[in-house]
Amino acid sequence: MILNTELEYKGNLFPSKIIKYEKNLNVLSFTAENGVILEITVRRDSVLRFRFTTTGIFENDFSYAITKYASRGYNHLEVTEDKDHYIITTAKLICHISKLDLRSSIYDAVDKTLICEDELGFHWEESYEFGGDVVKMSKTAQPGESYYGLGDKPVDNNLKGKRFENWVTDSYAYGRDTDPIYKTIPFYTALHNKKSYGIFFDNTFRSFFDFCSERRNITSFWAHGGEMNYYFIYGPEMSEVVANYTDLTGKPHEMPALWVLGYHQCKWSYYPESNVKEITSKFRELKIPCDAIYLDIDYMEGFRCFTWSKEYFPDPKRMVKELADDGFKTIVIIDPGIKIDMEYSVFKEGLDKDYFCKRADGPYMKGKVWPGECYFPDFTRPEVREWWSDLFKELIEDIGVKGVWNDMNEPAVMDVPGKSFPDDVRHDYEGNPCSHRKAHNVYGMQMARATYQGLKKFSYPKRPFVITRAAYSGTQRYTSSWTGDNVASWDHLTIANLQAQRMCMSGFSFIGSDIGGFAEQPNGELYARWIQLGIFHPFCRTHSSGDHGDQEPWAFGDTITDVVRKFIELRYQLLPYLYTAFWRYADEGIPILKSLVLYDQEDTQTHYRNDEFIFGEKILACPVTGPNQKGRRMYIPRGKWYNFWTDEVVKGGQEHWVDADLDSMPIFVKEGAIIPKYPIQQYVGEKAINELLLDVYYKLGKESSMVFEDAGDGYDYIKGRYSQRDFKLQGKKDELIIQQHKSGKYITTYKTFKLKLHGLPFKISKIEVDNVEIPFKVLKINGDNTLVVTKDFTELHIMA
Ligand code: MIG
Repeated sequence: MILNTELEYKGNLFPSKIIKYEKNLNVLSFTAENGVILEITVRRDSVLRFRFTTTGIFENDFSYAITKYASRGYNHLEVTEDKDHYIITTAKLICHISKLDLRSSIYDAVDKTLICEDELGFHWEESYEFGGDVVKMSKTAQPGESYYGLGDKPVDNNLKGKRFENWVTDSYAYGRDTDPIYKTIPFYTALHNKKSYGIFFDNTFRSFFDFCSERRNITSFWAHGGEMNYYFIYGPEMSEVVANYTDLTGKPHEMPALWVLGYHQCKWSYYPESNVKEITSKFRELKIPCDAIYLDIDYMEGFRCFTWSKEYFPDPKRMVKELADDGFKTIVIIDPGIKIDMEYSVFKEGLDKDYFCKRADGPYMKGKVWPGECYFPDFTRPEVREWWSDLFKELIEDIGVKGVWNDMNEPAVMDVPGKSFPDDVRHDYEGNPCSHRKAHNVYGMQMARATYQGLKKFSYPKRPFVITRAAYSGTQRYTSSWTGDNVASWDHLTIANLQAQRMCMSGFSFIGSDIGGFAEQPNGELYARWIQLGIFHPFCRTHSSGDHGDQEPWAFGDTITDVVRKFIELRYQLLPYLYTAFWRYADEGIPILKSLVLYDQEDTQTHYRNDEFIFGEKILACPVTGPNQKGRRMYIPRGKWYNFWTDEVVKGGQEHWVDADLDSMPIFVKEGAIIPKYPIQQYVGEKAINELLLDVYYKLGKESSMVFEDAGDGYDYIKGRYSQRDFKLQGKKDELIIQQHKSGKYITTYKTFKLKLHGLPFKISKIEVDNVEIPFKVLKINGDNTLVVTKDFTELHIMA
């Protein structure tokens, strides 16, 4: 927290004693003698907002991060006082505010244990250079406390002992510990004494977090401007903390179309048209499933957004249609920089309408990017976003492009220090004019939002698909994202794993890495191992910078092609399982990937685990992250797990050696799970789904599973046209019972389930479906314990 060592002590200012307290429904305000006001808003029993001003007046209350759909309301709120404190009690929390200095201590309302307490608490330093304050907060770390989250930081899961900076940055070939990189998600979860809480510091200025790095027992965060404005979010389950943060900053506004969860192929760049077709045909020829093909910047005319190179793509509409006929969705890149060119209509229009960012004294913000000198739309202005969204009409509605990829939106500027706009650039910020110091971290988010609005408008009645590189908290409402320009190295495979887990823990589950690495070239082994990890990431795309060798699934010889095909096929088989996990994310804010600590926080062994993660609810995966390995040691969480490949049951709560030669990887299924699978398709929709395969993993005891399906695109599911199946499995020594409860109005195309029973400890002698015994012949039961039953059953008894 030392900004300037000389000023460390003489610079810091603190609130003084409380002289006034007011309560206005759920907003409590405490005024200190020296003009500091602390305003606490009780948003939910477990969510308190803390907001401080040092001037006696609050700025206009506006946040890009907080969604208007966030839940509000509490069961209980009471404010009392004792000699030294005001005491705020909700159904979940008790918060003490010191009358002396506004410091807070927060306790669990049920068992009264201390959750989080201020050390110095709120303090600040006046900023001579820019005016306003550098706002600071410090809290005492509790014994054994660990920290997680913060978005895309390329570091081990547990953040303890480290310091971070948040300033959205184009970080070509970043490495382990590079900081900051592309995203700013100033939210962390903390865990101690089996209880978890989170802090979301909703301040868009350059901010910092220190987790017991500067001082061993202190956790602090501060920003170079704006307000001390943070949300305290209580669990005690870490998954609840993350779900509550996601509720606050928003869940995706709609499900992705099912094809979006397929495999995507990208490179900088596939051109001309014949090259694109060569690639797509090769996928079909080699029977490697793929749903999307990307056009990087070279598809444009001189890198002018919303244009097409006549030479390389003479008839984009025809090409896009032909690709679509073969099951390929075309995705194109769009950058924020608009080429300064009076002959270019987008530039002319932006100029005429005064939509470009300007410097403090009036000149336009001019910066060099791919097209040469450019101006940049001010996406923090609603009219500009509206204009931008309309620019997509032709691309989407007429040409038939199915997704847009926003790059360089940090915003990145070439050949200048800081690689971005200077601080003095002005922004509208939704009618709260400010400098780039405040708008920088949300610029990319607002560009992605404007793009999303366009795609949503012109893709209707289909769902939009957007990808962004830069993001601030809340960006997950509009778009997916990738982890930027990584490198083809084994360490980067590990980093991709960490970043995807961390993003999921930070409310942003729709994430993936450039499979194989963007910079430099992977060998076949690394590529195969990366595909194995990548099929478990919500966004699954191979991408490379293209200035080295090829990076398609077949670029490394037949052995590797076969491994890659096998895993992409597995991705397609697991689509209904992934779609269900996505539904739980979009509906309830539950992360699609769960780091082991989030999965089982009570097991202290999980607090420092990095490689293993839970995909959805029931599958445990762990990539092999080094060369020449025939397997690896990994930690299996508590409970019993089936080896996915062998059905061998292992006991968790300890490390195991797991065999995994190059054509395999460690995957386990939780006992009692029911995993839905589709047949292998070359692209989503290639085949009608005539039967849903359910892999049933026997357990002595109970377990529940869910399968969510809908039309796979469109908005009918929002009106109730979805199919949700809740399964309850109960295994006994001589019987397996599966109950099904179906909700939603969508009628799936298939009529039957094919059940595959794993680990059944007895030989089946009788089967009853809804209390009626069914002959084996009808069930098509055979030696491998598969049987076919109607999808409409409510209770199935499989008996010895
Ligand atoms: O300065 O559009 O991260 O995915 O292929 C490089 C070219 C610009 C950076 C992106 C990368 C993309 C590349 N872009």
